[in-house]
Amino acid sequence: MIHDIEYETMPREALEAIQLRRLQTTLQRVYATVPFYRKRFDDAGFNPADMKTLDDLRRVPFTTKQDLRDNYPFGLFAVPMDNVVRIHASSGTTGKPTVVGYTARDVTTWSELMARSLSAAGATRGDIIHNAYGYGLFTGGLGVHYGAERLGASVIPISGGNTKRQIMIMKDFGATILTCTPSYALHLAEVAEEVGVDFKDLKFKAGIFGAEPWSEKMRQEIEKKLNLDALDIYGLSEVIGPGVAVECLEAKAGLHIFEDHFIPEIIDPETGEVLPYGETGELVFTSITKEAFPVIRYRTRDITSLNPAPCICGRTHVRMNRVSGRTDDMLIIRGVNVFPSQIESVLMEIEGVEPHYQLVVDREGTLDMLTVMVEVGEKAFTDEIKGLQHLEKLIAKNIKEYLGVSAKVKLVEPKSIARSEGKAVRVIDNRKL
Ligand code: DLL
Repeated sequence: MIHDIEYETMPREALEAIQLRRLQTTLQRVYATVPFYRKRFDDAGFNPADMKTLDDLRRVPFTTKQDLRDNYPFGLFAVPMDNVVRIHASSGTTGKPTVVGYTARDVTTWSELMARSLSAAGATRGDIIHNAYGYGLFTGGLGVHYGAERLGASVIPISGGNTKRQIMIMKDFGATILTCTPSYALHLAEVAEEVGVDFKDLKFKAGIFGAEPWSEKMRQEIEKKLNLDALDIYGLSEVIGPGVAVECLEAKAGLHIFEDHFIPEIIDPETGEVLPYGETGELVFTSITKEAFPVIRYRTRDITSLNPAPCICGRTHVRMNRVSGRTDDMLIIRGVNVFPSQIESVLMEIEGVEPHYQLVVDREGTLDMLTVMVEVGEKAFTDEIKGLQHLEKLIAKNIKEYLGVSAKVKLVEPKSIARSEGKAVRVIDNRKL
């Protein structure tokens, strides 16, 4: 289902003409209204009037998370507070949150993009959306909520938590679309089983899961356990929230970026050089329609690649592949670079292993020590100890073989790794404590 046929299927040339016009306006606006951008541009010898083609974007300086922190809380807003109708923030793991603002028109834009995202998963006015993303400063809850209302669907603003009650409500209200993090989706499945509810008896058609990295194997696991089509949605507060990019039900192969609102680039995180389509690097976004909090070449730290191939769904917007990790999530274990998602992929290949895991990194003397804690099913646990030892060895061997790092593997009992209602905590790095 394509919500905005005109914009979502616009021929490339027309789309790029719109992008250029919107980009020129945005750059001129931030130059005139945000002292930070004016100085940045001046220092780099860039004048927004020089913006003649989309390629000229490469001459514009990047913006980083640190720049946002330095201008905490409202320093990068491009409109007076009188025009700001909403404020969100992302918590981050340390220090002050990143604060973002929206004008009334920004909220409408965002709702529209979320309506597009829900439609991409097949949602219509007739659907009931069980929205278990957290409501609050986090953009997930309210983002989905406004999109669902704009679409005309019925939204249940359940937020996260109180999982048993959620199961009862899904069943009684007959929800057809589920929205939450992929890790919470798995937790819902687990609790449903505990209380004797089978997802096969529920009415869900599709789920739109995001806010954290997940793998293709995890998709299969979720689809099997929840009996629905599981689609990936991507976004970040700085850019707008959820609804920056979404997968379509037709292809389920990469997330269409709403390019009439955001211009994506992939750069080499070391050199800042722009990489061609298909190459993997750090995703960078420039917003071209936002009013309150425009971002210019914002470095997301998310790692992915772009795919310009036409999609069977008819959308012409470029697709980003699944985010494989973040530049700041990368663990360096005895000099070897490892992303949690790579470990997840290895784990999910092995029979009997559950999709609940945590990586603990310690230092023994001067050496880094990686411990992979992973749950195994009831059955494996009641099997003989020998079986468990064999499984531990197999996992360690595969991690060594595929990723080149030695890990201690610790199989743990079902449900012993803490469940999260929002983003799962996959890594505990004791070296940093
Ligand atoms: O997580 C917005 C969101 C809400 C997206 C609900 C999707 C669904 P932040 O809290 O600012 O915003 O976190 C943004 O989360 O830079 C990525 O590292 C990660 N992330 C978000 N979506 C995905 C995804 C929301 N589909 C940060 N796959 C981003 C992988 C994701 N990582």
